[in-house]
Amino acid sequence: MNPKPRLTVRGLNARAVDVPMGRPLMTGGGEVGSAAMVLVDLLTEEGITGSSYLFCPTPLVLGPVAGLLSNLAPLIEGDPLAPLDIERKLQKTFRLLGPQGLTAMAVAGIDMAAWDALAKACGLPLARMLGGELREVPAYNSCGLGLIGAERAAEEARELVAPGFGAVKVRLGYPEIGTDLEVVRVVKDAIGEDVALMSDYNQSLSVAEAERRAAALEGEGLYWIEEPTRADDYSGHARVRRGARTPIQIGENWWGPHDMAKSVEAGASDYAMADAMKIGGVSGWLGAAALAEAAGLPLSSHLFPEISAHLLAVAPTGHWLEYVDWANPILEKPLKVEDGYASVTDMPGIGINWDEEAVRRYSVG
Ligand code: SMN
Ligand code: MG
Repeated sequence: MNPKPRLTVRGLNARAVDVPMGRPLMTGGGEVGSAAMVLVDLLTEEGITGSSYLFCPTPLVLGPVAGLLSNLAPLIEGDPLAPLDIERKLQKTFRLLGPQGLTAMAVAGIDMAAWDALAKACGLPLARMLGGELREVPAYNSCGLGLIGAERAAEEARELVAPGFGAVKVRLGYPEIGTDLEVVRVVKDAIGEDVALMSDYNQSLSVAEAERRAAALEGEGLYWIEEPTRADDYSGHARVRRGARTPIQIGENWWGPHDMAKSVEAGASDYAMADAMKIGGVSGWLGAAALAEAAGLPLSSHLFPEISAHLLAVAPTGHWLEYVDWANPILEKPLKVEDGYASVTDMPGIGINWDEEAVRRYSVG
């Protein structure tokens, strides 16, 4: 036996890019007009580089997130590349400030890059290094169907299922409840009975209005209703859930497994969906996956399809992968999705390598 050498952190690069999106997404919680991302490269003394990206729903925070990451670099330089230890150290650094927001994003970026480097050092795809197998993960197409009105929604729904997806997600939260119903009906009609239709309110309703709309949508065959009311209102979601026949889905705004534990305790949702960044990277996801199993909650992913494919492959209650193609323009090998299934890459690590020319083209700051 010749154990692999331990890796040591040498440094960290953070670069901001703002990538145009094929279909800018209007949601009930605001517009995502471009894919603003901070690319993280964690360098090791041994020459292996771990990579990850952070998604910023607004480009306004690109500079601060990249700056924060650079400020954190000296704290971990010279440390052994042990993702759980690095995560604990950085959590401690921010104890007095608080564990949410930009600080959590930066810590998660380092965490994901550290796991990527570790998996590369082992010569294994992340899913295999975490003890799982390479498998195909069911994915729904989330690359569109913002608040674009009934007419355009029907057309776009057809485009989204065309590559073979078995599920798509529509954004709701129009001023009138009647428009929500009309959009759901035309989209259902366009995709047919065999394609599942998820829906997302992006926190736009009061609890009372959410109860009203969930009741109105009852017979429409929606697969889930996501974030009908404010994301951190767990008791409000529990109230909506009690009166709804359609499963309630929340979780993309849980900042770490601690938030998830409170949500589970409140009985806020039927399903869970973790965002690889907000939940705390790979380390946070493992905690979330364990909580989901204990609570019997099917666990889906939010954005970050490349790393989420690995993470869902090892989640005991793995459910749906949210597919978005927003990082594709800067990746050498975008995630492969065929007939509605994402294949976990057999490349070592997460499988993300930057297309450096594209990174230069979209670089900001
Ligand atoms: C969403 C959230 C943040 C950015 C883009 C899209 C949306 C989703 O809530 O679940 O896809
Ligand atoms: Mg959502």
